[in-house]
Formats: sequence, structure tokens, C-alpha cells
Amino acid sequence: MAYKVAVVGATGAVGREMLKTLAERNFPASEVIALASPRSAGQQVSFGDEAILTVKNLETFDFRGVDFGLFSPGASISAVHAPRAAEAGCIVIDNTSHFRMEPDVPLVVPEVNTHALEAFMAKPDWRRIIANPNCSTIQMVVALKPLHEKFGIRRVSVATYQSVSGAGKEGMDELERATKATYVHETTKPEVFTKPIAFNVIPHIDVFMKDGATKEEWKMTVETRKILDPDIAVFATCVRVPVFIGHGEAVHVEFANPAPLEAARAALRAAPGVTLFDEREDGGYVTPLECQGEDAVYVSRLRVDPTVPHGLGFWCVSDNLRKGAALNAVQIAETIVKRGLIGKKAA
Ligand code: 11C
Repeated sequence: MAYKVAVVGATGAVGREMLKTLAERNFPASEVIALASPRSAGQQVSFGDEAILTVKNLETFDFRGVDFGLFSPGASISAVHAPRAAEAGCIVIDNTSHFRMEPDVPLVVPEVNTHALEAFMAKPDWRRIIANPNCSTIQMVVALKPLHEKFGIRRVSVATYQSVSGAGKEGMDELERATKATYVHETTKPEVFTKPIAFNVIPHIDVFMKDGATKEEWKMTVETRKILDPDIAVFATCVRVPVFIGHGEAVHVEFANPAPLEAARAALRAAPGVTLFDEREDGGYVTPLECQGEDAVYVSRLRVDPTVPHGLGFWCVSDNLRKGAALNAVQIAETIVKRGLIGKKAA
């Protein structure tokens, strides 16, 4: 059984990671097609260790016969081309923010809410568009899910430490340029970020909203509620740090019920997608550098928060390009295949 897969935005940081992830996990693909803007058409991208794909023009591509479209081309491009692909019969898994909060689009993290995916796909008139959440939301809900099941979460307060790859290749290039320039006492003008990113931290990701929160902070609130539970209160402060790959988060949780430390540890150890590494000694925690290229959401520094009733705090890190984007999208496609949610085809 094999499926025709298109990767849209194939020349971007997430698109390349999608191709890598499909190859590494041996996704049952009869054909993989790399698509991008007319400007990038004709470029070559790797698919696994051996194959090279020539990028095709998204604007003129006909999606008929394509089973899965993994999209990460930017929200305004997905807005146009994802519905076009879905109408042609393709199942779109979209990594942009464009469709996430639409009520008829499931927002899915396979370890957390596969039930939502199944419920939407069971509807005869479903839109054939599935949204991949924001990277900072994904890693947090993977860690929160086992704790919510066990103790019932009331409120989450989170501060993020987000890598520049969240802003794509341009963000990574700006950090590299600015760091090198600092060493030779030169200055570079920030373009992707609003202030110098080298040797600095910037408490601002995405645009400002009317209430003073940024859209990244708003996304963490509304997406967590859509995925995990609409009754959970979430307050987020999202910060850009001079790290290339891997988002860190300091997460503080208030539960409805007593949350003993050992029971929390056991729940996290048993949870799919979570690796608990919490040694309470020098180096006994995971940092962004160590999670690059890894699939897991790592939880460390788990401890009781005695300042609230039933409180716990922890640190979590994950590779934002991988579990925060490409891997989650591929896992959604794998779940659809494994659960027989689309008709199977002969290879
Ligand atoms: C960042 N989290 O770190 C963002 C990138 O809504 O998919 C992903 C934006 C999104 O800048």
C-alpha cells in the first residue's frame, strides 16, 4: 500500500525537514513531489540519503491523484492552495496558522487528540484540511496531556525560549550574520527580528494584539484549549532567544486535584512522545542543543510549586522543526494510514 505525497514549501526549513522525516520513517509513499513558489521551481532538494527531487511550481500544479499534501509555504499561500488541493481530493495537513482555529478544521497532535481527527474525518462533508499546531503549543500539550488526564489542569502559565528557526531560514541566517558581526565589532541591521538577536533575548514573537499579548502568545492559549480542553486557562509570554534550533519552555501548572510528584513522574514516563530526564544534579536536564534532530518532547526540572494549591512546574524542550512541525505532520498522515481513515491503494 502506498500513497502519493506532495510537500508544499519544500525549499523552506520545515519543508526540508518534512522530506527528511518522510524518508527516515519510511512513510509508505509511491511518489514524493516537492512543490514551492515559481521563484524556487527548478531547484533541487534532498529526499533521504540518495534521492534528489526537482522542485515543481505550486501555482500550476494539479493536485488530482495526490493523497497527502504536507503544506508549510506560509499562511497566505496555504490560504489559496490548500483549499484547491483539498477540492482535488488531496488530504491537506497544513503547518501554517491559517486554518487552525476554523471550527470545521481539526487541530491535531497525534499523542493528544487523535479522536478529533477521527471525528472530523468521519463526517461525509469534511473539508479535507487538517491543521498542524504552532510548534510552541505542540511540545507543551504533549507534556500536559498525561498530567491533565491524571490531575485535571485548571491553569497554565508558560514562558517560552524560542529558537530563531521558528522564523525560518531567514531567522537562522540573521542570527549567524549578527553573531559573526559582533565578534568583529561590526553592527548589522535587524531585518527578521525587531531588535538585535545576537547575545540578546527579545520578548516579542509575531504581531501585537489589542490586549498587549502577541499573536504567538494568543496562539498558545487558543490552540491549547482547542486541542486539550476548552476550560483550561493559559497565560503565555513568548520570547525569542539566540538559539538556532529547539524551543524551551518553563511551564507552571495548577491542577484541580492533588498532584503528587511521584504520580506526575509516573504519568510522564508512561506518556507517548515524552522523555522524562530529570536528575536534580549538574547537567541533569535537557537543553535545546541536545534535542536537535530528536523526536521526543523532553521534560526536566519537574517540581512542586508550593505557591498555589496543587501546583507543579517543569522545563520542556523539543526540536521545533521536527516535533514542532514536520514530524507532527508526518505522524498525522501515519495515523490516517494506520487507522484506515482513507481508502488504501495498491503500490
Ligand atoms: C516561531 N512558533 O517560533 C513560531 C513559528 O504559527 O506556525 C511558527 C508559526 C506558526 O516564530
